Amino acid sequence: MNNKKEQKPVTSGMVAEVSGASYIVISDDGTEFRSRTFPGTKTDNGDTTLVAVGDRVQLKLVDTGTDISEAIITLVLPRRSALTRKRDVRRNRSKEKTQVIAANIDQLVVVVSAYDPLLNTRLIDRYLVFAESEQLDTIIVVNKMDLEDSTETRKMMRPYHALGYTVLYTSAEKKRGMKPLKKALAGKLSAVSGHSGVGKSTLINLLFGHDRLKTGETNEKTGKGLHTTSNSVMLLLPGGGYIIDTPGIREFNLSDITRENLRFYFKEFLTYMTDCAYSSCSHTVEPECGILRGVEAGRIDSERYESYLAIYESIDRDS
Ligand SMILES: Nc1nc2c(ncn2[C@@H]2O[C@H](COP(=O)(O)OP(=O)(O)OP(=O)(O)O)[C@@H](O)[C@H]2O)c(=O)[nH]1
Ligand SMILES: [Mg+2]
Ligand SMILES: [Zn+2]
Repeated sequence: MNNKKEQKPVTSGMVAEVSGASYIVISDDGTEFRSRTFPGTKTDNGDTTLVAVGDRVQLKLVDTGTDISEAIITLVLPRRSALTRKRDVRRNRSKEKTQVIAANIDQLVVVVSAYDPLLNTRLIDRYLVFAESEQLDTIIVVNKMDLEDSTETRKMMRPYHALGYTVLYTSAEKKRGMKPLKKALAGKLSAVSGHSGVGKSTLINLLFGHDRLKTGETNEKTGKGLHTTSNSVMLLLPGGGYIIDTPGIREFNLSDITRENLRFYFKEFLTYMTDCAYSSCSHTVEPECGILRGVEAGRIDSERYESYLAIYESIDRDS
């Protein structure tokens, strides 16, 4: 091992964990390096988080004279994709405008719970807009199926099946529905996201068969989770592929979506858009709108359309 280090002082790898100013990087040969940046660390990613979980980085190895492998991050490579959130200004000590939660992901796993917290399809729709815009595969996982009447839940999820999204039903509590999830994750780099307390970390622990991550209790009074996971962590899955656990979110912000391009990320709109009288139709107030007609005739799900309107309204007019 030491010989190899001397011959090859520079290597590349993937960031698995971030804790403060220290990073755990797994090099391409599988060695874990405790790493840090230096004022000369280069990046191609602009005003965003300098180093995020999932990032591909180049390392300069540090000779510690011990068994611990340490390295300096010299370069952060451009990201193929990024799950981001707006920076919390109160906690922001750096210049970054956008915080990267997970980088270079192939697949987004959106976890919702059937109950506690209540199933929220608005949030699913926001994630799907993001996933469509970034061309990521998406899996929707409805967890805590032990707590709710499954017919109602499945009815709410029907539009997503119809649109061709993968919808999986699980109960981490009863260890049910895990096989299809394992299969869907194999060989890919997936990030798991969703509200706090829906069971993201519990599901990931089950994939390993033992606890790798801390899990929490949902807050009985508010029904809201207590934000147990505070940092993203990437783990190598037993069946191949990587999974990134991320902290629960309150709202998913769509920073790169505009009022003009939003319509392209509701994929059921594409077939009816040609029926709109105006080519630039926003599908909100215009007469002779193919989408509105589709909603009225029941060909487009009205809840999905409501989500479109809500997202449209939430996007700044001039963005
Ligand atoms: N009844 C039931 N409870 C579950 C299930 N899955 C998870 N829980 C419980 O839900 C609570 C929250 O689980 P976590 O895995 O910590 O949730 P999380 O999504 O990782 O939350 P954050 O890390 O805060 O984002 C814990 O008390 C779990 O035991 C399930 O399928 N059924
Ligand atoms: Mg968690
Ligand atoms: Zn229209």
